Amino acid sequence: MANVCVDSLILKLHDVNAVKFGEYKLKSGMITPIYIDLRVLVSYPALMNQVASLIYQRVQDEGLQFDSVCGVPYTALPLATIICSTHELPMLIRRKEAKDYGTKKMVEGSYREGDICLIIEDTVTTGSSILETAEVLYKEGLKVTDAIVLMDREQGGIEMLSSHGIKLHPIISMFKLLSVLQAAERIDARMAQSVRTFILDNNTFSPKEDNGNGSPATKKPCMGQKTELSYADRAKLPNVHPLASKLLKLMEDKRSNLCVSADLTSSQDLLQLADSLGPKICLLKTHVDILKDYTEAFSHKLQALAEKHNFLIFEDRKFADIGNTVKHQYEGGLYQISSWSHIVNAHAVPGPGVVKGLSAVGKPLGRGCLLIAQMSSQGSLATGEYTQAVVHMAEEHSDFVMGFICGSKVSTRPEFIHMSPGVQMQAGGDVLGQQYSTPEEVLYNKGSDVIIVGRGILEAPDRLKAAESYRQSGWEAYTKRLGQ
Ligand code: 5BU
Repeated sequence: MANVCVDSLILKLHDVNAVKFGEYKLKSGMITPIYIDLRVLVSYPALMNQVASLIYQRVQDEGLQFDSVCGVPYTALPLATIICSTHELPMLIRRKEAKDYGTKKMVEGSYREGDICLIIEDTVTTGSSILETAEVLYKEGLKVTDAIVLMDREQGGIEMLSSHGIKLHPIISMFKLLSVLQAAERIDARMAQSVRTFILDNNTFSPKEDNGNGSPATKKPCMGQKTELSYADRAKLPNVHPLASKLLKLMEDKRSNLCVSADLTSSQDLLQLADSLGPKICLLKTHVDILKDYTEAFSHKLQALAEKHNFLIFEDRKFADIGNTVKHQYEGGLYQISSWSHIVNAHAVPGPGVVKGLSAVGKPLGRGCLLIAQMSSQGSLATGEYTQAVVHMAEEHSDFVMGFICGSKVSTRPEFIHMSPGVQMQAGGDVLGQQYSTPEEVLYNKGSDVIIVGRGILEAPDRLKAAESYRQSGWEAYTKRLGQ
């Protein structure tokens, strides 16, 4: 229902010229092929009410707790007013300039020290306008934990605010806007793609430029600059999935971005492999249904080895059914996957129900899910628009989805972990369509985070030695990417 409303809102925003395509200069100086101007909303009261009710709906869906609401001046001010008036919520007004008579207050309204204020904004590019408002509120002793924005341009605002402890909740994100406008034939595929490329190439968030005294890194966005956070930095982001945080931290501690794909058919062999390669890997990937002798005891032993060597277990089950069925497949049956595998993956083909079904089982257990955004096999259909839709599904379920299976980086959000299968020391393939890239290609050129290696290690004369050389290549490619 909310999705239908968002889709129709996007079309209405386009109707009233609040979304324009061309060449525009942003406040930051950046030239953009898409311009969002929500100031026109005040001329369309029905649209204003629709936006206000979607924002309030989001407040409720997220269960946000706050004492007052503040709209970032000026465009979001009337939106905040409608919401506060309709739902009888206390509002605060942030002044842009202190008045030179009377109280000289920068924040109007009644509040107490320690009160939590929810910020409402119309559009976010870098996040700096929200941060400026938050800083004025901080000076008055108020706290800001969350902000809601109607339109997120997906250029690093979420990450920047997140690094300052503010969780941003977008109603519409740029990629969603583009796909709705394209589906409605308001823009063609070329225009949509050129805007997507612009957005991916112009992420403004660079934590290293942040001087730590509250002045946003994003004040100096740099066209085309590639920004990079270390695994350890990403582990500390406030929006990161707890399991992703654990994985990123152990990757940094073990200096390993290697996942071994333990495609063996005997439990004993698999446990031996896990014990010997354990110190070299961050993840061990299984296909439990190829084991000829699976027992519950095997799953206990594998968990013990994961503890002993500090790696996570990833069952490559590729769930792909309706929510109700995957719930049973994940929790029950012979393998009871949810009881021992930290991470599972799923195809997005069935729609969001597959994630909801898995999440119902896995989230209470602290498990995480990867969505399959791309595949390494020749002729894979998981490309283009499909991949974009998978990224959106992940963003909408980021409380359970922690990343992607993909050949290259598909999302700019550093909370998500990108994992790539089809890796060997030499590019090439097998006779059944598998395609291989090198660790350097996948991690350095394509921006992925984890290499998944099966036969490159399993068929080597010395598996331990091979694992060490993949670990080393993977780590070198990652540190090169960081510019170290
Ligand atoms: P290989 O021996 O390194 O080719 O094994 C790759 C593993 O990754 C194997 O278990 C596959 O099932 C798995 N895989 C893949 O190769 N490509 C994909 O797109 C996905 C999984 Br999803």
